[in-house]
Amino acid sequence: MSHNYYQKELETMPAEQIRALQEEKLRKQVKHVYEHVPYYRDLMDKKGVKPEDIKCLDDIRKLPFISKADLRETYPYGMLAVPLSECVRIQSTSGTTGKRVIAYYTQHDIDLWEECCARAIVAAGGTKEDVVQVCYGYGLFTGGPGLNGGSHKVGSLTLPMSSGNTDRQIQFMMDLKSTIICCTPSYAAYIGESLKEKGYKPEDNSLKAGIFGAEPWTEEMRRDIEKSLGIKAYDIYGLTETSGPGVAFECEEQGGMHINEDHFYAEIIDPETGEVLPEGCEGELVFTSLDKEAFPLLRYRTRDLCVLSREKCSCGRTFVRMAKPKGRSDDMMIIRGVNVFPSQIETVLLNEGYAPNYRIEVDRVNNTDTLDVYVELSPEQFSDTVGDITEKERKLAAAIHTMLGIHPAIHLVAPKSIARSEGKAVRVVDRRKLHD
Ligand code: DLL
Repeated sequence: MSHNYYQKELETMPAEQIRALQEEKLRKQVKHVYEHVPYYRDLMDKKGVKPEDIKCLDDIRKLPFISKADLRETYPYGMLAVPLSECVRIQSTSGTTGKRVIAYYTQHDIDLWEECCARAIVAAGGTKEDVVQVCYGYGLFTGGPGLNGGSHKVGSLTLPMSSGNTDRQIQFMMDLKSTIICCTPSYAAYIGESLKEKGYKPEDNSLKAGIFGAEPWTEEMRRDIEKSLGIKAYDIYGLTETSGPGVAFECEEQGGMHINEDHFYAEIIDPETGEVLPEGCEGELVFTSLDKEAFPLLRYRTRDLCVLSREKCSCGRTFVRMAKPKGRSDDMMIIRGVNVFPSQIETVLLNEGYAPNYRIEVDRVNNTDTLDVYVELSPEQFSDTVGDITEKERKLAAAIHTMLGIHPAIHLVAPKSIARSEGKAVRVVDRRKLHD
């Protein structure tokens, strides 16, 4: 059996109705959390706020924020809002530092999460006729299980590939005629490159769409992937703390991701002061889970920086759209006093005709920050003479200087000398952290 996961009656609701629905859910959720999560109750008590003080959506500003530090402090079960016996699953963050965050789910939480992923697949043109190749990691990471569940709900044929083993990915893609691929954008770029190396042209595969997320990626990267795979590339966003992928997803307009506002209330705050910012301002994204039973975070600070827009979307969906996150506030590097996001460097590299295989190294030498960018050449670019390469390095350094206002050292390196990513790409090495 399959359902139509374009949930039109919800996804195209007039804004006032969405607010009314959110308001009603928020009141219930605050009560649920206050009654069942002593840690959050204490935070509320310290601020002198009671559940009955939350009457309308704007009252949410009275509630304390939750941050990753709170989740570490309450690890593993301090945020649990139902008896553990009601939970059927845990997932965990992919973070490599510190204690992992554990998220827990009731069956109802899983169903809602998978519905959100199903909406994303349908928005990318998916139906029960599609073959969906899921090459996000399976296991504790939410990417594989989330898209897998969503694809089942849509009724598509689901290939639970997980990440890695690129030769096998390509063999199944060709033999089983996958029509939709789900993975990180960096892995999509790698698969595109591998297809080309095997002598396939973009039109040789049956893919029509890709659903890519879990890491920041630029519009330039989107165009690159669309070209190499011969598809339309859709962005999808989410985080373990809010369930996983599917919090927001792109429609055919590809102009920002619609946030599933019937399940999540989004705010943008000034990361310094915590003050809520008006629509259109860039700031830190904060989410409140309106429906989750087991792990219902209120005002969770994602550290992702982005902008929200309520501008009308041609697809008909009325859910607010979030722009591509620029990256986490902690991805921002301050180099010689200038704020630098890896995505800005990626934009320049791709615009200058390089493939998205690069590594950024930051260090401090004699009290001065250094920025080194290693960029891989394609085999065709590599065959150029040394003189050409010096000229190319100069040109690229100038283009990055124009974008950032600081001079990088560019190192054009041999094809295949930069490691490819099968999951979330690690592109920055900041050695200054080792000295501190
Ligand atoms: O990455 C969930 C996910 C899986 C999303 C598959 C999309 C697709 P975490 O490992 O907890 O969960 O990491 C969440 O990844 O706070 C963002 O910083 C980043 N992120 C996720 N999606 C995007 C995106 C999954 N589309 C963290 N663009 C988030 C930019 C993204 N950053």
